[in-house]
Amino acid sequence: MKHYMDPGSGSCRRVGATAQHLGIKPTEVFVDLLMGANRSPEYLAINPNGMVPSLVDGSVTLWEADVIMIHLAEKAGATPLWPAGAERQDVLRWMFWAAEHFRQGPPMFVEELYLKRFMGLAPDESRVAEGRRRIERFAPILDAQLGGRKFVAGNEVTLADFALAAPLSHMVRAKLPFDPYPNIMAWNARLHEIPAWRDTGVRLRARMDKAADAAGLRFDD
Ligand SMILES: N[C@@H](CCC(=O)N[C@@H](CS)C(=O)NCC(=O)O)C(=O)O
Repeated sequence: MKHYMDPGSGSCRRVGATAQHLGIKPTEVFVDLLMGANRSPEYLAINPNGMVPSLVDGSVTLWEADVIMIHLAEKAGATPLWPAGAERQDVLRWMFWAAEHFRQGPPMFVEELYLKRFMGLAPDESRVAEGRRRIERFAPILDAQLGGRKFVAGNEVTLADFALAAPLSHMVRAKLPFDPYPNIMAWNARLHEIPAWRDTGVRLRARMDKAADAAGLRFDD
């Protein structure tokens, strides 16, 4: 099984964390996003979107992190990460909501205020404003859901938590405006107690630190 990935990507993080949590060890193939390796003809033949992650498992080629996470969970057999029945519907509800709504705002901050620094470009403030508008619309819904719950679908971590937390991976450097949402902040911190989430976060940070060093960039954190 091959996981095409860049460890600096939040979307790859949710696949990597799912695999690690389930004890599955795909062979990782590094697709260097900062060098444009995702645009090579070889990679576009695997994922025509030119995005990571992708997974090749025998004759099955998958792209879209959520479906890769589900593929891994189903391979592992029964797991609280991917519960059955009505609980699964709840997990899916939050995964769809993450894709349709919650994950739209944070990448605008990540691209404009963080990744553009690697390219020496100024942020487009209109995109930052749009990202803020989307976060302010949808974060209160997640914050309310997390009040009194350890994880988004109950007391066990599920794929929905990884799907929702991934876009917060560059929280500090991208200046993501989540301070007004205490339940989200506490849940995000709690997720770091899960080894697979913590380890993939450490890797993400190390990958970005190395890229920052190479680009001569300094960050305050
Ligand atoms: N909907 C995709 C999104 C994946 C995605 O946004 N990947 C980013 C990295 S986090 C990427 O490959 N960006 C490169 C590009 O857009 O050119 C998924 O869930 O897998």
